[in-house]
Amino acid sequence: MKKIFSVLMLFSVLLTACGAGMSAKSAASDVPFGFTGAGVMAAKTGEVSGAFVTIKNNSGQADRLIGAASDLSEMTQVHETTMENNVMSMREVAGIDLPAGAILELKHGSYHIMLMNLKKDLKDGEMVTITLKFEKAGDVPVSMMVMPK
Ligand SMILES: [Cu+2]
Repeated sequence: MKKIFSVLMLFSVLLTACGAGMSAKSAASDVPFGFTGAGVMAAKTGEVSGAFVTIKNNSGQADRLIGAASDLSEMTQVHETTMENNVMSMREVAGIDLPAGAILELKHGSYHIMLMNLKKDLKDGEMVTITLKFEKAGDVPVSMMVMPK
């Protein structure tokens, strides 16, 4: 009886060590980016919507956000909002540098993801996926909740 008990103890120690090793690995290399505050504005079919998220580069190397894609709209672009002579306008950007450890905030009045000509209604509370395209990490899908306008 005593022997069985010690074998079980060893087994559970091994399992714990294994689990800790796996989670440490996924934090370091399998999840190169942290995404927080992800959200898309509610809008109707044919309209325009904006998506916002804060991206932290945890990959340990410099990367670059070079675009976005989604099935939700005819066109999906990374935009920058600018003010010139008191006129607010936006334009597509070729890329945004993300040095190792950097935090990039896509937000109102700044960089954002633009969904043009929506193929479906985006309803408040619904979960959708938008793919962010990185120069080194490639395509990274991000879950976002649709938020009221
Ligand atoms: Cu825009």
